[in-house]
Amino acid sequence: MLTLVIGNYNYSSWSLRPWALLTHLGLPFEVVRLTLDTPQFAAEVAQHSPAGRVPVLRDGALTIWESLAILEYASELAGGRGWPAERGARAHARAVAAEMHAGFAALRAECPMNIRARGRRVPMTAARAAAVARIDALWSDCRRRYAGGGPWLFGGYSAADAMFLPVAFRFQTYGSDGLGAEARAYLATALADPTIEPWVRRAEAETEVIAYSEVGQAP
Ligand SMILES: N[C@@H](CCC(=O)N[C@@H](CS)C(=O)NCC(=O)O)C(=O)O
Repeated sequence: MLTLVIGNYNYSSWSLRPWALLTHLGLPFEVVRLTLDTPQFAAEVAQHSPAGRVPVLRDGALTIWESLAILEYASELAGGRGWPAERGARAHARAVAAEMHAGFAALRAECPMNIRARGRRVPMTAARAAAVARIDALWSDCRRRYAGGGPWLFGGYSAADAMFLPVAFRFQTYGSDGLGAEARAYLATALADPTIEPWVRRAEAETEVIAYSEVGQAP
């Protein structure tokens, strides 16, 4: 049995990514949920990973940290179904997933994932506007190229969609100014995905408040 160690459902954007892909792939796994921003978090996560962060995937004696590495492992367990079947599309999907993993720092820092929050507004900065413009271009390009295969970035669901899911929740919380029609249609697909409902329900049921992740005023 696989074990996925995660943080708070409401706030832990990196944890959400492997949870979403494992769930989409139909791989059975248990969840160990740790509470971020508590005195005991460091000691608890140290029992699972030397990197001191979540997510962590455990498969018997094997420990995998870093969300992108977990997505790769999950895809391998599922016979490669986590990535597009065609080589060119697969390379493209890996590029956008890596871009998400390494980039969009302004969006991530200024708009923390806060699934249960709605109607938050934070002043737009040039750096965040540039990140949103890049996401708009990236999503639109994928949808134009791969629309024939289904509603996801590469037609069928892939690790690239899992990587961008926390960004979709950010647009839901802080507004989607800067996204064009194609990107908005993809955003609607991502947010309406029934597979992620259990995660959203758990996020909404959580009561912990992490002050530094509660940003933005309701209009
Ligand atoms: N690069 C890591 C980032 C993981 C990460 O920053 N996780 C956050 C929670 S979303 C964390 O564990 N924070 C706790 C800490 O840094 O003490 C990945 O992709 O898995």
